[in-house]
Amino acid sequence: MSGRYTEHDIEHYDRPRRRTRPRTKDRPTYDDAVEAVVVTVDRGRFTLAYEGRRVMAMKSRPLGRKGVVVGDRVRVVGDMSGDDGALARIVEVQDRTTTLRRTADDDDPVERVIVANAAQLVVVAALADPEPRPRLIDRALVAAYVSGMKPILCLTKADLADPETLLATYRSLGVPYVVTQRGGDVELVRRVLSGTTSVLVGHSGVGKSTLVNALVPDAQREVGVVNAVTGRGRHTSTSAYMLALPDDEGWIIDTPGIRSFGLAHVQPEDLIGAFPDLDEKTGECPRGCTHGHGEPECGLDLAMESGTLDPERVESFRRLLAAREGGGDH
Ligand SMILES: Nc1nc2c(ncn2[C@@H]2O[C@H](COP(=O)(O)OP(=O)(O)O)[C@@H](O)[C@H]2O)c(=O)[nH]1
Ligand SMILES: [Mg+2]
Ligand SMILES: [Zn+2]
Repeated sequence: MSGRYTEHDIEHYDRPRRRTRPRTKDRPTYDDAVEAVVVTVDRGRFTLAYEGRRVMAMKSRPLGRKGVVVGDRVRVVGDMSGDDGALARIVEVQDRTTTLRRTADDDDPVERVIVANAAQLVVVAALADPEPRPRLIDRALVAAYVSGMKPILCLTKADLADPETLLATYRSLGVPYVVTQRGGDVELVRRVLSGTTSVLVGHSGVGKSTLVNALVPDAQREVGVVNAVTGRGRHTSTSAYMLALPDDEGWIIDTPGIRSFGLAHVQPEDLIGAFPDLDEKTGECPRGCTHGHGEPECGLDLAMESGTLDPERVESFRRLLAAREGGGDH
């Protein structure tokens, strides 16, 4: 037997074999479930990482319409052999520590979670070819701050343009950064990613897959060509994909060119919470103060006037706050 999946297997696993607890009438306990991580999703089929191998799985019926995304930690029953044709079943999704969402679009009114449980959000931007888009970077940073991911700025293609202007924009926010270039050493990037799970985001063509290939020798992520006329990358990857870094150093998630971050649910207090030094100046703000430009008697303005806050830092925070609104990531 190749361990091929059949209807019979489903029936079988719906009823736990050992019953150590009294039988619950309508909910199996899945005592024999194991834990795995979702590495990619393709048309309703999930690839899981389990004990160093790849296992295909589908959602079990009790999960219903609940989404399962890359990075999700799941409990699984069934054939975990990873053999050709083997298919396991996801019976539970663990609570997520962080989520990355993309915006609703015209034919889909719901903001979708696209990656779960990443601890770091690496915002990848090319210094040229394609030109950096500060507004997209700002929105990615907001997504990181409000979800509790640590943001990291990764500026690629330093062989084509100088990073200083762009770095100056983000210095007062204190965003950690790395700069890479063609043929350069990725050791610094490796160090920044070490020991945790990071998701790479950025417009297509900025060099995300190139970076993944440099970090994970057998990754074989497809690398695209930037169109000479439009300066845009061809969309080479269609789904997020999680890979283990060598030597158990953590995980990296490559994503297709994300153009829009779901920020509709973001409130001002969600964002300022990520900046404790600013937050502590807002205790006396009028009720409902967003701490944005032009708010009367905002504590941030008072603190700047009395010289206890750096105006550039406040300005950068307010730029992020304004970036929440109006979409317009392109
Ligand atoms: N000049 C230069 N080109 C790069 C660099 N990194 C990537 N590229 C090129 O940029 C194009 C898009 O790269 P890719 O990794 O597919 O970008 P992705 O869409 O973000 O995954 C490819 O032609 C790469 O060879 C770099 O540091 N310098
Ligand atoms: Mg790519
Ligand atoms: Zn305020």
